[in-house]
Amino acid sequence: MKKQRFLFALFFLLVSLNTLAQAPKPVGPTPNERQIDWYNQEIIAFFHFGLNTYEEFVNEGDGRTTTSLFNPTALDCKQWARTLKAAGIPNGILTAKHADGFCLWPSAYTDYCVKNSPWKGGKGDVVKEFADAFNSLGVRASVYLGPHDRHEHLSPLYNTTDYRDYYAHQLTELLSNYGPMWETWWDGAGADELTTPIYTKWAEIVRRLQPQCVIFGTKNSYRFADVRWNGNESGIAGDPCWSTIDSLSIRDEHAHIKDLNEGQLNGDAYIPAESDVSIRPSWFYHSEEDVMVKSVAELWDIYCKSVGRNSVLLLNLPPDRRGLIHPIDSANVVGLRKAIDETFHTNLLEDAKVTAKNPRGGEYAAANMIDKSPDTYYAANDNATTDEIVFELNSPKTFDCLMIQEVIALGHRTTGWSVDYSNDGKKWTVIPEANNKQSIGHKWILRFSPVTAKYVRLRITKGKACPAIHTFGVYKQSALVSK
Ligand code: IPT
Repeated sequence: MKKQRFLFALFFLLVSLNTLAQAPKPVGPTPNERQIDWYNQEIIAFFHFGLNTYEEFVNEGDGRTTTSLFNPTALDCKQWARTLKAAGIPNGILTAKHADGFCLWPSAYTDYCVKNSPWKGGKGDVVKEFADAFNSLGVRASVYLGPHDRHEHLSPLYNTTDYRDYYAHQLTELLSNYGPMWETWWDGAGADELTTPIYTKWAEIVRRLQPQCVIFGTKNSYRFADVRWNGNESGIAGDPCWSTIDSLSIRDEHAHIKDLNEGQLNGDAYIPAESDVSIRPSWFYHSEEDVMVKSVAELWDIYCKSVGRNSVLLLNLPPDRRGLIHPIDSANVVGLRKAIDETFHTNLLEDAKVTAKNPRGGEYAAANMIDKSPDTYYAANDNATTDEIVFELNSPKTFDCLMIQEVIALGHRTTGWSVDYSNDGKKWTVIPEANNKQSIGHKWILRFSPVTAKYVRLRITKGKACPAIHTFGVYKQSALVSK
């Protein structure tokens, strides 16, 4: 009788220890709240719009072009916002001032702006129309205020101290008068003379006026950067792509393009990669490129190599001379959304029986990887940096794509993984494209020739700490993009 009571007590103790399993401890640098929120947006739109739109073959004006060229005939920022909503893009960044220095809002600090354009008799304000339209339709507004300014440079009196203050005033205007701004962009192009002390002053303004605003930083502004450049303008992140990087690599971008692209596993700073690319060859709209808009299949490839490589895609949709997103651009970006939604609608593992080799127990069950919940995840026990998770299906399924997500708040944990399939649960074949992968992070997507299998196995082969996997799934790519 005594023994029985003891066994009961032991049983309840073990059960409660199990359900009370502690969450894994974070490892290495971890994201701040802004960065987690930024990752969850996945795709952000870029709007390059300004004087360059009205010049032939110009994408970086020299600052001498007359302001009288700027005259959109049908500007409708609600049309931009509706396009983003249809494409499932939650945020857009407007070039309020690009390298030519022309300002899309009536700045009190320069004449080189919409005030001196024929548009709306000089009474217009593109930033206001943009921010109001986006806020009213529930899309986030963000702003690019180019650090490099060719128009200001034309003055014989130009010096960086005065320019620092000029830019600070403009940044204050943009971040004070137009409601919430979610990202600001410090383009490194042409900006080498702008030193870290200058950015220190500007960063203080961003953090004070809009604490939720993500800073895209480069070169001398890396110290304030929430996100980094990915090292190219093709929208292609590295493989691997770590969110961490040695912060010095960002300062010296020329010598470290590969590091920007791939990140560095043991980097000292958490500064994930943003992948910028234009839907057209140029950043600004030029009608001759109407026949060169990236197709849905090309955009899908970019999505899989940016969002699907632990990055965020910053996709440029340049408004045309009317001030509208061109119908081809919007059709293709909406097509991309359809391809994404169709592909990831059904995780073919969703009814699988899941078993893990090194479970943590408690609420960290292996089945959490297929439960679609944003709040649950699988974790192994603290002694395990490797694992094997087997998904057993009721019947064989055919798939040509997989997606995996780590719990980013806990840092980069897994550093080696492979995926195999089997039809008897004994003899396994590795998927060649999923062999010896390294980073996971927010999301990793792989595509391969169709495989039909009853069993799928995720092998975690290497790690800094026990795996914490949020989602694992296999999918059939949408007919819109599969060959
Ligand atoms: C490049 C800058 O050097 C880099 O800092 C970043 O701002 C990037 O642009 C954004 O695309 S310059 C470009 C001509 C490669």
